[in-house]
Parts: sequence; C-alpha cells; structure tokens
Amino acid sequence: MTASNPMSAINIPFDIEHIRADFPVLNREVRPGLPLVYLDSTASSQKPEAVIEAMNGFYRCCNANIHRGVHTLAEEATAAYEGARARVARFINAPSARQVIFTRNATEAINLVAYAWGRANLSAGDVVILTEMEHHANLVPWHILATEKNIRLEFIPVNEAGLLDLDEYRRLLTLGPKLVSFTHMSNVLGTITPAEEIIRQAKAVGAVTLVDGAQSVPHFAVNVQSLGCDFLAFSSHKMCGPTGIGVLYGGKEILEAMPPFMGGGDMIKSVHLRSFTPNALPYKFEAGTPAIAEAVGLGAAVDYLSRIGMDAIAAHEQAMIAYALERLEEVPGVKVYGPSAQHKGGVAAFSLAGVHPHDIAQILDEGGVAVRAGHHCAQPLHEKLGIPATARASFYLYNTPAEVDKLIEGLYRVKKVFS
Ligand code: 7TS
Repeated sequence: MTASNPMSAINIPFDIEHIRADFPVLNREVRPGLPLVYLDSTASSQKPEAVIEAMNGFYRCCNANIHRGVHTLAEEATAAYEGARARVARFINAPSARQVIFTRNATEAINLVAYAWGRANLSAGDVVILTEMEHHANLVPWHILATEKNIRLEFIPVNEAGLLDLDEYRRLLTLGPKLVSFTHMSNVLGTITPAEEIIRQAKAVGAVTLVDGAQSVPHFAVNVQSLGCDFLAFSSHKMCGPTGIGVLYGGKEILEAMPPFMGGGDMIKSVHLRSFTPNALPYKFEAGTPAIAEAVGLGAAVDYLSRIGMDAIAAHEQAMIAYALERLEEVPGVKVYGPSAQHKGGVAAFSLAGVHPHDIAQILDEGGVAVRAGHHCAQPLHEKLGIPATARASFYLYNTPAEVDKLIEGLYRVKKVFS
C-alpha cells in the first residue's frame, strides 16, 4: 500500500526549451559534435544562470563575514544569508526561519540529529526504525550510534514491487521505537514513500521522525507542516543550488531541547574559560563561518524552482519517467528496478543482461549520455536485490523525451559491443 503519488499528472504547460536555456552547461558538447545528455541529476543537478549569477554577484558586491560586523558589507552579507534562510523556510512551509539550520549537506543534517539528538535521547536497547532502501547517509550515522550506545536498528523491508512493507512497519512499531528515520524518495528505486502515513503511525507510538528529503525536496512540493515530521534533511546541490550547503529543518521544541552539535564561533551566546552558553536557534547549530555565498545560491535556487512551480516540475518528471520506463522495457535484456511510474520519481536504475553497469555507463558516455553506475551509496538495497550494482538514469526539470531516446540508442550500442 502506498499513499497517492505527489507527482500525479497535472496539466501545466512546461516550456522545456525555455528552461534548458537557463542552464549554461546544457549547451556544451561532451566531445566535439556530441551534445551533453545529462541523466545524473539524482547525484547532483545542474545549476541555472540565476544561481551562478547570485553567487558571483555576492562575491562581486558584498562579500564579508556575517553576524559579526557593523560595517555595511557585513550587514549586507548577513541580510543575504538570512534572506536565503527565509526563502528556504517558505519553500518547505516551515513555521519559522529559526527552524531552518544550514549544514554542509543532507549527510551532515542527518549526522547532526544522530549526534546531538541521538546521543542525548537514545540509550542501550532503544529501537530505531530505518528502511532497507536508505542511502548510506541515513544508515551509517545510526550504525555509529548503535556501536556507541548499543541501540537496536530495525528495518522496514522493501517488497517485490519496490515499495515499503507497511504491514511489517506496523509490527515494528509494537517494539516502541524512539525514532523512525526514512527516505522520502529512494535514490535507486525512485520509490516515493508514503511519508505522511509513516509519520502519523510513528507519532501514534510516540516516536520522533526524520525524513531524508534529499531526493524529494528537489522534485516535488514538500510541506513540513502537512508532513508533521520532527526533522527533514536535504541538500542544495540536488535542487539547482551549489554544493557545500544543506538544510536541517526541525520542530522548534525538539531543536531547542537538543544540545549543540559542533562548538565554536557563532553557536554561543557567551563563553568563559570553563563554560559556555549556547546561542538561540538556529545559530546554536551553526558553528563557525558558514557557506555564505552558497546560502545565497540556494536562496536563488529556491526562487528559481518556485517560479517554475514544484507541481509543474513534478508533473514533467512524472511524464519523463513514464516514457523512460516504456522505452527501457522495449530493450531486450534490460531489467528496471523499482515500482511502476505512478509510485516513483524520475529515477530508473537498471541492469542489462551480461553487461557490467560500469561498461554500460562508459559506452553511454562515449555517446554523450551521462548516467551513473554502482551501488549509488545504497549497498544494502543492492544486496537485497541480489546484485552488486546498477546503471541509473535520472531526470530533472531540464530533461526531454528526446534525451530518453538517446539513452535507448546508446543501450542498443552497448548491446552491439557486447554481442
Ligand atoms: N539521501 C539520499 C536519498 C540521497 O540520494 C543522497 C545522495 C543523500 C542522502 C546524501 O546527500 P549528500 O548531498 O549529503 O551527499 N545521493 C547520491 C546519489 O544517489 N548519487 O550520488 C549521491
């Protein structure tokens, strides 16, 4: 059982050529005469001119450290940084910008929860529920904590259809978990998990909830208030923003009750030789000089995505994945992993009989088509699927059906080389 797919088709006109013109890199050729077909946005998205310009503009006009100076540039830099925080808060419908903490990426956001909340609130025997389709970013921090604190990790299984087994989840909830931490969208199967339902049931047994939104926030509208989660983690670089910055959203009370993560400048109200008083939210969790220009870039990315509209982006990707699945299934020997299009986002992980995924990716690259091969930092999921690796094509707002056709042509080339 899954909730209805937030990517369900919405008939909004989507001017793809106009959008493609916003992304300078999409004009390049991989080699002379070979235009780039970028099908690796699940790993990292491309950046529109508006984001590149916002960051350049910041460095050209008002670069300075934030929160510490009274001079004009310091004030302008602080306003730009805090303005980005306000934009991000609006984008995910956070009740307050103080609940938006800038981290380095989604990985650091999840680690922040594991270290600060987990260390203070979990003890030997406590149950943490994860799923079998997690990225390593939502596995290893809990492994580390399990070793340190002897907590017990349980996993919602992935069924044959590539969906979470919610009957087994209900059984796991009888163990009285302290935390349920799960991905909103799998970076391999593309599965969109029924997050609201998972959270509602977790809350009913008093568990704290963390949503790994690294693959959801870039691709469809995510509203933390309607989700009802305690934490949401995501990365800027997968949503048209720069690398080096990510976000942890948290509930106000839970963030206020948590001890700090890292210590240093900015995260303190006062420091004495033998003691310190932590700062208020969100600064308590932002030690040291943050990624200021990157925050400005993320703010511009959020503006860009909002201008196009997350529902329009989701509808476009839904159409893309439906077409891609249809075409991939035509290729003899191709097996696509994960659920049918209505339960998934724009990710197609696949194998081709008799060919190693790295060879697939290499031969596709010779035709200008960029896909990823490997376990995509989801090794336990691949173990469950019984394969060491997959090739993965992923789609974003700038991809076209003609690019899917190039992928398919490339796969026929791969087959020819290996026949
Ligand atoms: N969670 C999910 C679901 C992800 O897909 C990723 C990155 C992360 C967390 C971690 O994000 P980061 O920005 O902190 O690294 N996924 C991928 C991928 O699929 N290929 O490269 C990175």
